[in-house]
Amino acid sequence: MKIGIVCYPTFGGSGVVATELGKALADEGHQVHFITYSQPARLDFFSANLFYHEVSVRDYPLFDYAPYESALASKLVDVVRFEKLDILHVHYAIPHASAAFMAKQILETYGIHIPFVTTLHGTDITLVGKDPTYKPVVTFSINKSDGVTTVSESLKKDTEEYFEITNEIKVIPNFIDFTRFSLKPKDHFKKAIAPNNERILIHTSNFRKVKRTADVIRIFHKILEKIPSKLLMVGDGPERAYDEQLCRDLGICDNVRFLGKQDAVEEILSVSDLFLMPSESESFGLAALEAMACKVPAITSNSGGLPELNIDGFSGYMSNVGDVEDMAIKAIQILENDEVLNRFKENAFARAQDFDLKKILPEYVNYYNKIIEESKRTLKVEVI
Ligand code: GMT
Repeated sequence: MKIGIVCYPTFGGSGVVATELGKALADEGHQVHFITYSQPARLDFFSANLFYHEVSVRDYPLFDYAPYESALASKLVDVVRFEKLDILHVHYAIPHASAAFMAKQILETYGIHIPFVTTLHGTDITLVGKDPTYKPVVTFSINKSDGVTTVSESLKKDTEEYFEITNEIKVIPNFIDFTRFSLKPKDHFKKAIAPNNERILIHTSNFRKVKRTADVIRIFHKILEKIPSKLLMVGDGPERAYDEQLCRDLGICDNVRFLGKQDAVEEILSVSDLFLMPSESESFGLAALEAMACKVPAITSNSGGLPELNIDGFSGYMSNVGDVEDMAIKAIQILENDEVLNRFKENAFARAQDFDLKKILPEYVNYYNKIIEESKRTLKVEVI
């Protein structure tokens, strides 16, 4: 199969899922074409089945806002025509689904019929998408997609609640590639972070408000009163400066390290003991799954799709959004006893295996085949 993938090529969860999916499809022998505005962060190697097409947005003095959506649609037309793709898979509705719809219409004028699948990832629905600024376009482009998937049942429910959806939505959860994510912890690295064998807590995100990173600092502050520990803050974003100031105000800077964006997050996760994800909303929580795959249990909020991933009292614990006190109490419960911690670590790993790439990849491939078949059938009926 020849598949075109559109995504945000940054460190965000949707881009990571799209890139990992593309790599796995290419490994299976499919030809995968990434169509993005820069090289996706995790696509940093050569593979015979992987192709990258850059969407370059031309600037012009008249434009206060350069028309990325038009540039993307034009690039899609070009790549589909010349690479003879079978299907397009766009990740994150805004503006990828509407660009794909536009490209599809243009391609029809060349006699080319190509279906497109839209995967909704979270904030494209729960935060940005339902805002009146974008809502009519998001509704229209979801309904015009040939296939629609969400990364959790919760996101499917939200989509159906916030938008007038006429399409069937299929849930395909996030996945994890264990060939990358089960590393042996590096002892020297652990020693450098926690020289006195302190517990290591970790948070990874893009430091946006929705992640409630200040809660991470406050939870850690409470844990530190009971358990010698260190906190690693991985990633970067708008809240980081505030969080660093909060650490100074609380007098805990010696125990908190802000590491910025990291490529090899699995190496840092593999030396960690507990993951903190107190998000306001989280459609799935890929970062928590990555932690679990490295045997790191998770304290998460119970918002969005997190209850579909984190099993309360097994792979970690869940608390209400903003309940810093409860999250700290539960974290201490896990951390204060080696035996309990080791049990949670094994449980987290076992839970992560339910989302093994090997199990989830066939769901996408079968779905593509179904959508391609349906689209051919519709075309035949139209012609008759
Ligand atoms: O906010 C992020 O974490 C980035 C965002 C994205 O769309 O790039 O992530 C969303 O997609 C991930 C992959 O499907 C999900 O695992 C995250 O839960 C989701 N984030 C939110 O819903 C806030």
